[in-house]
Amino acid sequence: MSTETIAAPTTEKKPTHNEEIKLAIPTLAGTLAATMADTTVDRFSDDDQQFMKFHGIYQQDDRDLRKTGKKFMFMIRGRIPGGVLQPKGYLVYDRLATEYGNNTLRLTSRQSFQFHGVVKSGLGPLMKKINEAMMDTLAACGDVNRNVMAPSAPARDALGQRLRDDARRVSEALMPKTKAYHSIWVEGVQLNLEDPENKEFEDPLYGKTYLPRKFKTAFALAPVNDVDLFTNCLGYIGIADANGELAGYNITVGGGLGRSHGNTLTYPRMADVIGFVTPEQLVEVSRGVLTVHRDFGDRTDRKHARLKYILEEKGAAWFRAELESRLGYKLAEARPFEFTSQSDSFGWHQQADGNLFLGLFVLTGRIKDDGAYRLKSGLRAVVEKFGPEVRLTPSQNILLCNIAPAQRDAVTALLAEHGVPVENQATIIRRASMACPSMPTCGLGLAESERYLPGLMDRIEAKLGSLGLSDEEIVIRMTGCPNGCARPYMAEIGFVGKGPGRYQLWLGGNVSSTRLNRVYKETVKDAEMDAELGALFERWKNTRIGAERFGDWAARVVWPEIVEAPAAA
Ligand code: SRM
Ligand code: SF4
Repeated sequence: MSTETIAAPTTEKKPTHNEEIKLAIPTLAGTLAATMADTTVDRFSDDDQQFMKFHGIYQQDDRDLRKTGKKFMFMIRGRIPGGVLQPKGYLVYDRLATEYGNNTLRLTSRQSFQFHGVVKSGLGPLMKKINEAMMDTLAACGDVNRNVMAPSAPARDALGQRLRDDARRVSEALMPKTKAYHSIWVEGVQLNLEDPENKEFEDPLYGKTYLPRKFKTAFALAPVNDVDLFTNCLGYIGIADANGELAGYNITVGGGLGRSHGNTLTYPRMADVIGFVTPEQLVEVSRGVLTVHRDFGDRTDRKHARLKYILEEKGAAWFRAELESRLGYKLAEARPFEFTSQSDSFGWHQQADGNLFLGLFVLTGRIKDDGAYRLKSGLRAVVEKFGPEVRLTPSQNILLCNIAPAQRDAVTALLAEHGVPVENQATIIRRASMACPSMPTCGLGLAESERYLPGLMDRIEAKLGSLGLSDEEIVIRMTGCPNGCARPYMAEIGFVGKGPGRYQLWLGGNVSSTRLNRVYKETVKDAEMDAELGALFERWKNTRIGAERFGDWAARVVWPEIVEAPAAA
């Protein structure tokens, strides 16, 4: 009889493949440099595609062309803390989009830019030139802290600037320390993975396997919730003292929106407010929150790996105690605050310092030249001539800041030469809309989004106009799948793609972005959209109380009518 013991069957779940490859190559170098040097291939291996995300790069293919075979291309996302770009930096992004991308810049819902349509031969030069301009893309994606958001409106800039500085400080403090990024994209050489320093590399903050999943941080200044604070893993709400100086921050943890259709174990969740921290404590507290995710996040299931599930399952009190034990001190109690709005300012406005800023609406975040409307060229001309600071907003719009009052008319005229108006840029409802990219670049899209929303907005505007409701703002957001990239679950009306021409309809978010909406209809087809929305708008008009917003009306009147689907057996 064999003396070998037979291992008892184990129910313990295995770490995901992503965990294995991070552990095997903790520098995140993969074989990226070798593949870059091999001009005979137009794509990267599956494992390298995971490593590339940490470098801010996604391999994609043009989904419009799939019938004739896959055409590989790359999406590159910048790391732009607080969405602030100096004029030189903006011009670099603008030029690279033309030289190596599809001649458009895609403003993201986290105050960054994405290049789309970059082919492999252009990837190396693009990455090198971004870095040569003292900017980078490291940690724009991957299982790390992503682009840190901060308020963009310059109207109350003394405090706003303080928050943007703190956002940058936290972004730097949470950066991974691998040398692979610099070696591959700046020096153009493979990191020697046999060198013990690289082989045994362990990031001082993230360790060998980084986080179980992405991690998102934002700063907000009440009463404006432009960054959608409660959707972030880690949030800071700036609190002013009696003199209007920054006293510190209320801290929020455990927000996140991603879910999957038909999987009730995945859901959007709003963050909990767990205490108050001083500006001096900011970095150590951020590191503390991040390491709780690092140590307690689920590494066996990427759909269950976000920090929000730890909060939901262990509770805010547990989290606070765990964080306090890491910090070695107790958090102070949260201070009162109130969010009342979220929207951007469009047109000309005065800054706190007497200069002006110009808010420009960017339809679905796409900066491009489109017929007579030459937004990309117009912006380039203004930035070249007047050198404004450029701020990207969390609603995919752009602010040109620090413009002297004497330059106002010249800027307006230069934009007009490019077909870009500064007044009446779009209807009130369109200005409050957002869509994710989806087709043709996003590999996860189930339905159109960026290319579908503008046409749907025409139909919505027509319906509201016929009801005499053209002056009403409704926050409308669309995504091509349930991952939630344009934050549809916080909108007054959210459309979430289910399949070609089919959307789940969510209703009842609010203007301060402090309430999740709810599923109203599982599927609405394109052909049913007008009737479905028209009926809702008519009911709203007839039964709203006073100036009640659509989202508040939906939460009051429609929510009680929603019958939850019975849980699957
Ligand atoms: Fe996102 C994945 C685009 C903000 C949740 N997101 C993707 C990818 C990279 C698709 C992929 O994995 O292959 C999309 C690239 C599309 C393309 O062709 O460009 C993509 N996400 C975007 C952007 C560009 C949408 C936009 O309209 O601007 C935003 C880039 C932000 C940035 O600059 O960093 C973007 N993504 C968001 C947000 C909103 C936010 O962070 O404020 C969310 C919801 C909040 C959250 O994270 O919970 C979001 N993206 C996701 C998810 C679901 C994550 C989850 O927890 O389940 C995925 C899928 C994944 O990670 O597996 C995803
Ligand atoms: Fe792609 Fe879905 Fe994100 Fe839209 S929401 S960009 S379809 S992952």
